[in-house]
Amino acid sequence: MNSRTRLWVGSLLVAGALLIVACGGGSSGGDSGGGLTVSSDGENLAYKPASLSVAAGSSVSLTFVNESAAQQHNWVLVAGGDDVALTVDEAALDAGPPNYVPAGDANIVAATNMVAPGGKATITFTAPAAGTYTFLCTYPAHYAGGMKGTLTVN
Ligand SMILES: [Cu+2]
Repeated sequence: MNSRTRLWVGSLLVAGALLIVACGGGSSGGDSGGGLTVSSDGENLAYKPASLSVAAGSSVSLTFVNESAAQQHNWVLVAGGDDVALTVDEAALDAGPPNYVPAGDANIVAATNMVAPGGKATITFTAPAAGTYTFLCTYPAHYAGGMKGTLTVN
């Protein structure tokens, strides 16, 4: 191999490596690129995990996976604790189907649409100030049944 050929092969290798890096970054952005995943817990009215944490002010990509075979669920983060969650849950009942999410409610930080059994949804939001926030499912009677969790913002 003469030096010119070697240079050409070297350039090809560098270009190939860059291409692989670029493709890898693109495909991992959805799930593992610093994002959170939370699921419903089978047929229980519960989330797993029930505790999540993020950094204040960070851009959060959250994927909610509905592992139930029969029930609809969503994931709604409220701007406070259980008292605010209760208020949002009541407003959600008034908002009604399909999403049970009151539009423009200042008590809601982020919310997925209602997710069908076996489905999933990804949302992006900016983490609020440091503190402890409740998330819940606003499908009727699910919050009362215990479908809630805690997001800790550090
Ligand atoms: Cu639910």
